[in-house]
Amino acid sequence: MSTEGIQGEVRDLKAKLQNYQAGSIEGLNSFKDAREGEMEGMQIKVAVFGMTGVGKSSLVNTIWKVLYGKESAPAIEQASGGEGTQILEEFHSRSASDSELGGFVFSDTRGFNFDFNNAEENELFRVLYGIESSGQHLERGEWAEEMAKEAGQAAHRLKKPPLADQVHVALWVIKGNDIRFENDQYIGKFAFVQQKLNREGVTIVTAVTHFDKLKSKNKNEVRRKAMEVTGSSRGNTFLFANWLPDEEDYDVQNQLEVLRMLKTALACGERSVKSRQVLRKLDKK
Ligand SMILES: Nc1nc2c(ncn2[C@@H]2O[C@H](COP(=O)(O)OP(=O)(O)O)[C@@H](O)[C@H]2O)c(=O)[nH]1
Ligand SMILES: [Mg+2]
Repeated sequence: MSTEGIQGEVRDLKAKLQNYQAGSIEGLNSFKDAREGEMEGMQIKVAVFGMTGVGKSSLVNTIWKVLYGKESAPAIEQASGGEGTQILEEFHSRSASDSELGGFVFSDTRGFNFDFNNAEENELFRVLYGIESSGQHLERGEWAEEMAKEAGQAAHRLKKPPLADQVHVALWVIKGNDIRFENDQYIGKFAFVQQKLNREGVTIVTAVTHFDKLKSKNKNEVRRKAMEVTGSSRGNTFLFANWLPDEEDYDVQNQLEVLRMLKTALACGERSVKSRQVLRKLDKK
């Protein structure tokens, strides 16, 4: 694509996504099984998953900076080697007017260790069902084990909140130059999460960060591997470098990839809402 072509698409996507309203990609009148007024208050919930240090918080900041300007970076990035985000934080998109809610919310989770004991499994479901509220600590101590024991093997049957509060799409972040990723060790561990998310009707969109650290000959190989790990299709897999705090500018190719990823994630979220509305209706019958 020509530079003008890229810039034009970036402009269009930005305009569309800055004041995004839930349902606007699929078309509001296609949500035939929505309850009266349900779509007006709907926000597409995007949960950001991935190991500690892969660039989850940086990714949230990158999206906000691209959409709302480079002074807008809501998430706290960790210094290298740190403990990682301890709290589940939510970031709400903006809307055209103060009287409306923005159309999407990002939940920046603490990194999973992929060491799926009961507590971590339970935590995954609490995040997915929106039971874990913003600002709450994600505990992994005895208390979490206790919670998990109570839920027993039926963690997936924890009482579910309304559809609007559940996670609608997962953004799985992988560090492109991560040695664990390169070593194929990821795959087996990831299968568990993939299966759980699939069962909940949550599509996984894959974000490969640290694109700037990859040798150009490896890029296709990294994409292929990422798709193998997360099960995302090619169209749902994105590679880019995050917009880091010490960088004045952010090149247009990265902007385009990030905006396409956001639009794809929101479209997947909308379809998940729609299909769960259909299921809800069938359940009633
Ligand atoms: N070179 C490079 N560094 C990155 C990229 N994304 C994140 N980082 C750095 O990686 C470290 C961890 O990032 P952070 O967003 O806090 O990871 P999180 O633990 O997954 O939230 C920070 O020092 C970031 O500046 C990227 O795409 N390229
Ligand atoms: Mg973080």
